[in-house]
Amino acid sequence: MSSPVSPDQKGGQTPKTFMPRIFSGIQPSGGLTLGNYLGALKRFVEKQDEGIETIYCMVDMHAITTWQEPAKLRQQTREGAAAFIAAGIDPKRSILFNQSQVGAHAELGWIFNCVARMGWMGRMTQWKDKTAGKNAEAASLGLFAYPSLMAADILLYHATMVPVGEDQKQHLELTRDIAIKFNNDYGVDFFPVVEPLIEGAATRVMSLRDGTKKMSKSDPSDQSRINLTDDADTIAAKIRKAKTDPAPLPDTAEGLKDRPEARNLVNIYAALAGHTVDQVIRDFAGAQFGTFKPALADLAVAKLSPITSEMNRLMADPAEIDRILGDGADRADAIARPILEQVYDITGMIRSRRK
Ligand code: AQP
Repeated sequence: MSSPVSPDQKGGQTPKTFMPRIFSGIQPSGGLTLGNYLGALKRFVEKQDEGIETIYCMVDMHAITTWQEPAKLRQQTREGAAAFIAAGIDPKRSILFNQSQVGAHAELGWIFNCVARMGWMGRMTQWKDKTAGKNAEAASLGLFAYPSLMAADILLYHATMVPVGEDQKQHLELTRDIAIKFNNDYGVDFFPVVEPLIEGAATRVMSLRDGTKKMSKSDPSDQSRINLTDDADTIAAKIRKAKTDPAPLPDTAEGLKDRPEARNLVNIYAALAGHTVDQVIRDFAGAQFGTFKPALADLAVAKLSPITSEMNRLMADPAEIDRILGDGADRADAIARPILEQVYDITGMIRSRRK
């Protein structure tokens, strides 16, 4: 079968090149954390400001792979959107929407469920982590298929780059595998092979209670994370109580190697300050945590407080947030629908209702 020509493809020759386009998303499965901010949001804003076409999504359909109380899900989706805007996403320059408003995500997700293999999903560490110590038989089918819907989110826009934290690397490799298998199965050169953008000093922010565990919005302990809605006193108290070891900070970054909690706090400082870890170590070599933690708390409050107050301001007008999400969904749909229609053609589905 010959390759369909996508309006998003330049040239029309093989191998095709795709226009640079960024897609990424965040689950409204809780309030956003410092990990989401440093690993994702802050970098989403940098990419927008580089002038690349950027599409960002509150992935509410991913969120319901684990139980979400409906009123809370609505609140968290709006709060997430407010966090994007407060952090610097301009909904005129970027497309900002919630996933369930663009039905093409679910439609392509189903097709990818038929492309991806059970074995691929079973090997995903996030699936293993989220079912560890629990009865995996009782987990939702959606949680198992999560990476296939994530591949659809990205490939639906022929996105070429996906800024994410380190924890999403394996899911992006699977997105590449799905794109390659689809292209091979149908003899087309239709989906791009996407590039993960995992950059910066805090691609994996760890729990404040356990430096070996990722900071996560669904961690049962609120003390493990800094929420973007925390006020200054709460941020300072959480940092003061963060687990550390008794030694002072080392003279070199190498000295942080076997000290996960110390390394985490230094990485957070570096990412918030926009410095390298080496710079931070130079500034605080030999310092006790009694000195370092207040400096980190001051920095965190200085960087996060303006975002929190802007989020609060935006949250006072939920109808305006819904309007922004609706507008973003219309613009997202206008890109996604023609691509999905080509997928239906490629897979042999009759589309006689099409106008
Ligand atoms: N701790 C983290 N450090 C760096 N980046 C992180 N991200 C999440 N946690 C960290 C990045 O944030 C983006 C959105 O993630 P998500 O909300 O879609 O899902 P997640 O990775 O599963 O995040 P959580 O907080 O752990 O959510 P729950 O608890 O609901 O599973 C991604 O780019 C992610 O890499």
